[in-house]
Amino acid sequence: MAVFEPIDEKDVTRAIVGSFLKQFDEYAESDVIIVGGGPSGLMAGKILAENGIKTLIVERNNYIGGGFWIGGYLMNKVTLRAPAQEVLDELEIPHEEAKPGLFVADGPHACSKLIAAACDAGVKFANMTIFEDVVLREGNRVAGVVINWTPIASLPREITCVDPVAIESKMVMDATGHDACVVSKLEERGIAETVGFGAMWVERSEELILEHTGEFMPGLVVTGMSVSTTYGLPRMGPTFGSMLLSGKKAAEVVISKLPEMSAAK
Ligand code: 48F
Repeated sequence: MAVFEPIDEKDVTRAIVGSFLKQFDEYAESDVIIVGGGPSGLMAGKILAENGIKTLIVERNNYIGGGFWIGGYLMNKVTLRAPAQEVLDELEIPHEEAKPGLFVADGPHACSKLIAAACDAGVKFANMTIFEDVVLREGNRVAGVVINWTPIASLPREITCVDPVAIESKMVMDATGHDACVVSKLEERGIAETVGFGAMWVERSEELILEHTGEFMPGLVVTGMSVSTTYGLPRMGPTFGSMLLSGKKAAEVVISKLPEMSAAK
């Protein structure tokens, strides 16, 4: 029978606190903060971290993966249209061809492999952390995010009133899905406008999302379904190819813009 090391409760607590604070301290100044840990944010984070870019994903839930665990209608199969199955091959996610050009994979398998790939690449996560606001500099350059613990943000103010904290980065990515939380916050401030995502049209939506993925304002890149909400593009339901490819494109845009953004004061 295994005999465990004699470790007591305070050691366990100190291990957690020490490791958490070290990471929080380090990532209070990140290269890139991605808001939202769904398929587009994870894909972008994976590529950025692979390129040696210090990347933090801020996620309001205790789990990462967003809508990628489940396909449509509570059925845990996800679909991808060619050529996006290349990403499934890359990540070694088993899949079947349902009809020529349409691929099906198990949501839990696809999602967990993508999360693992992002972790392996070096992405760090602040989960149970909700995006509240942006940090803005001259010329409306987005230079970080204001965050709070998710439970605090969801309690009534008469029970708790806790100020958020801010973390800085050279660039921010809105990967919050249909809500486009970062762009919507800028809209609330009269700096930007969102159109709201359009009705379903699978044939058109995926190319349009890819086309519009990119820099929305200085320091802010939009990816995934937040692109659709920002620009009024059709939704596409439980097909995920453009989420993964949009994440890839968003990462490429960030890589090309980072030197300019790093020089900005
Ligand atoms: O919704 P989500 O999976 O976004 P995505 O990467 O992919 C969209 C598809 O899942 C699907 C679709 C097309 O296939 O229609 O919906 O664009 O993941 C968004 C993540 O952002 C988190 C949210 O919990 C989810 O995990 N999120 C949203 N708002 C906030 C946030 C916020 N204010 N702060 C932190 N995280």
